[in-house]
Amino acid sequence: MGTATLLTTMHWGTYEVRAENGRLVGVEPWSGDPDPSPIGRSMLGTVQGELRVARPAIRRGWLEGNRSSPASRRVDEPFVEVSWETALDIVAAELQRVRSTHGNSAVYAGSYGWASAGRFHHAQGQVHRFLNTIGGYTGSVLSYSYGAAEIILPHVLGSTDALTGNHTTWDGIEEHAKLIVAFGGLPWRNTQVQGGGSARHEASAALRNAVANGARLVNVSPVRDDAPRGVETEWLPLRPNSDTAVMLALCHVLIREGLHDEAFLARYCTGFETVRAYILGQSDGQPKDPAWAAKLSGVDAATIDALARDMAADRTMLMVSWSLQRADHGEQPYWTAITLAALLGQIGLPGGGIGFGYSSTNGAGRPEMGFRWPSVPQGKNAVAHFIPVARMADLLLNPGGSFDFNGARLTYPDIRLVYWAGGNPFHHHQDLNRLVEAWQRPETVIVNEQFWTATARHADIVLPVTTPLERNDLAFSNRENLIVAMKQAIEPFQQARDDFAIFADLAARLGTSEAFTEGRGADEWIRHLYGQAVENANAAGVEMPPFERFWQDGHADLARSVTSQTFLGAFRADPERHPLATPSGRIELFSATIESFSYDDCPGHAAWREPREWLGNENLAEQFPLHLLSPQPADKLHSQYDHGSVSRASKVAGRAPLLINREDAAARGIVDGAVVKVFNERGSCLAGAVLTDSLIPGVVQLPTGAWFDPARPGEPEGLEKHGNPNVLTPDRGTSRLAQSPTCNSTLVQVSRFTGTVPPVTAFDPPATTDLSDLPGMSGRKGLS
Ligand SMILES: Nc1nc2c(c(=O)[nH]1)N[C@H]1C(S)=C(S)[C@@H](COP(=O)(O)OP(=O)(O)OC[C@H]3O[C@@H](n4cnc5c(=O)[nH]c(N)nc54)[C@H](O)[C@@H]3O)O[C@H]1N2
Ligand SMILES: Nc1nc2c(c(=O)[nH]1)N[C@H]1C(S)=C(S)[C@@H](COP(=O)(O)OP(=O)(O)OC[C@H]3O[C@@H](n4cnc5c(=O)[nH]c(N)nc54)[C@H](O)[C@@H]3O)O[C@H]1N2
Ligand SMILES: [Mo]
Repeated sequence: MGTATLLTTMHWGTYEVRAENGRLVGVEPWSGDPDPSPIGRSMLGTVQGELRVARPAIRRGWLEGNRSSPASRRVDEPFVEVSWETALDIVAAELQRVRSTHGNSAVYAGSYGWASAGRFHHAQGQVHRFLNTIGGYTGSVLSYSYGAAEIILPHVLGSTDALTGNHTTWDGIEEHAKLIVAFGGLPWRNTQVQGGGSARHEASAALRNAVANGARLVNVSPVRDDAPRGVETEWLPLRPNSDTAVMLALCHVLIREGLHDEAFLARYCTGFETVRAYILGQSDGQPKDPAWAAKLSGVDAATIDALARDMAADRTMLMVSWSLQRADHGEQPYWTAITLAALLGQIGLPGGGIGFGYSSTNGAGRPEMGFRWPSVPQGKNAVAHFIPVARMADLLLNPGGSFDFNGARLTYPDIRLVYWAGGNPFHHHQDLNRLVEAWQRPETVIVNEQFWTATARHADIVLPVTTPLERNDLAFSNRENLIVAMKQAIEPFQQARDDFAIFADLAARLGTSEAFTEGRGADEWIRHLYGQAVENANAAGVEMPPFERFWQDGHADLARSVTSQTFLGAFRADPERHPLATPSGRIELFSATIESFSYDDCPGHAAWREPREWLGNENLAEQFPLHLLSPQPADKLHSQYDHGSVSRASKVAGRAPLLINREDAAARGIVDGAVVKVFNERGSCLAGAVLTDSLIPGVVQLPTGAWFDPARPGEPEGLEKHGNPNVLTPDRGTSRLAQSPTCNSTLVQVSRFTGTVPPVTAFDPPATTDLSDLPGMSGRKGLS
């Protein structure tokens, strides 16, 4: 086999991987990356490690027909390994049974999750395409990342530009911004990642350049470390979830002092009069002035006064992180920030205005490619049912129930089968104890996975899939002009197969082979997608090398057709020729559409609505006096490679690190490195204490990503042992408008953990046997 060095792309970077005699032995950042992420090293020791799913596996209890026990799907249940033939026969028969008995809407396959980079072997694309060939599935809309923004922004700005793309590019900010106010900060940590793959990490340099060029950078966050690395940043701490109040007060100062831009508001916006009456307190008797906001946020009134004046005095860029809208009434900080930016009148000017998520990933602020990358076509879903993605446990728990969503009334179908490929709901969903309960409802859960994650362990049927290192693929990533030929570097682990191959075999069993594959194998699909990319690129004036040369070279750097862009620049220049896609064609500071929904939790203009769970809720805070933030982890992407060396190195006492202010720790007798218990009425987990003064007192931070590790029999009941914050977070929608996640509105208590500390077992693979251990099972369910 010898040695091979190849380039591959992961969501967190492009790497040179080296294999020797079939073993992965080296992972080094691609030399063109100015600021590479260390996360890539996690692949060493894991891709060919003991936590890989080696063979198709079926939960023993499911094979025995034991679906009725309330806790039948558990992490400590043994699995029976079967042949691919047997597994695929069973999956096909089960899909067929559920479809013919209950209809395709009984299959839930939102299958949310990041899976891996690579255009062709994109797990969601594959599972959705396959299921569409057999009549469809109940799907999901929106994301956990920015669901509330995906709904509110089109109402107000007519699109999700400046959230998911088409931001004002860094060059304009570097050159023109004099004040950058970042709500939720600009943590370097999150810019390691870009969905679809990163090549050049450029956010740090851009922020450094902006500051070197005279910009003042203000991090508005409960956390001082939400700042870029090595860039001078002022810290404006505030109470979590109070940003809307502070922004409204900034608006109040602008209006009171006549610093707002009347001409901009008149020409480009609608509804200023209504929102003005609200801000001044004319409509509800409460002026949203700095004194009012100070009580809610802890930011003193004079600071708000001064900041508002500074904003009006010079070119000001408002940056709002995605995290702010993953909270109760998460629509409001976004709508209010736009209102504030409209009052400042700099929207559409380079280096001014507003943008969302400038440090939430590496993508924001980088120019678009000017054309669309092709992806695996998903076909048409014949099932009309869908849910906003974060209502997944509600869906499973309330068949036939109905709920409000963005002006509509939706009904939950009756789900009998769940299919997941490329996501980890036992990582991403809120209130995991509730999910464990909801997950018992469907008759069958099928998961395609690389590793024995909690989701795999809570499945009935687990099909082992390849990692990107074990297959050929294409890295085409938005806003990235490096394209990479992701060539197979090592053989598939044990019996792992590509998602595509699995679905092709299922399609063959269900009679839709041709519709699914269109007669192409994986490598032919890759060529086909490349051909489409060439067409799209050429139409935009961008040249791409012919496939053979690209594949031979391993990568290509494309010339950018777009290099600089200002969000709403064209609208500002000519609002009649370039109206927004809102009902008025303008920025809607008041929305008659939203007003017409009559939602008390989301009125017709930006407004302060008290979060259900925050430090301002005195009754709840008496019992649970600490606000828990659960940000993205610095050392991994979500739960991926939590078992890798990079993530493990940051664990404290083997668990996820809980950042706690020194005062709060001292009051509880907690010392640095101690095992602590974090709890509220929904759940409890263990974590490793890290004492800091980078958080304001009353706030703790526990990053996401620790593999869900509920207590095993004999251990303290209900205790999660590894530090997964989602046993604590509430499973409630932001509002009736967007129904999106609210993980950042969580109150907890923290105490020293006394007693015997139970071991972390998340990284012990489950027990597996083979069919010979199941007497009397052969012959049932088509087993052979
Ligand atoms: N408390 C709290 N919770 C949160 C958040 C938060 O801020 N706080 N953030 C939320 C956000 S923004 C997000 S995006 C979600 C992320 O949630 P997820 O995207 O579900 O998390 P990942 O760990 O990336 O899960 C991807 C899974 O896909 C598997 N996988 C990788 N490649 C392949 C493949 O080729 N095929 C198949 N079949 N599987 C593959 C990986 O092994 C992994 O288990 O979490 C959400 N949850
Ligand atoms: N390394 C790494 N990078 C990632 C990811 C990862 O898993 N690992 N995940 C990626 C994904 S899928 C997404 S969606 C993005 C998410 O990007 P973001 O949503 O921007 O990221 P978070 O880390 O959740 O939050 C950023 C900061 O917001 C602060 N914050 C929380 N609540 C409040 C509040 O009420 N007010 C204010 N002012 N600040 C608050 C927290 O202190 C937190 O550190 O990150 C992406 N980048
Ligand atoms: Mo996300």
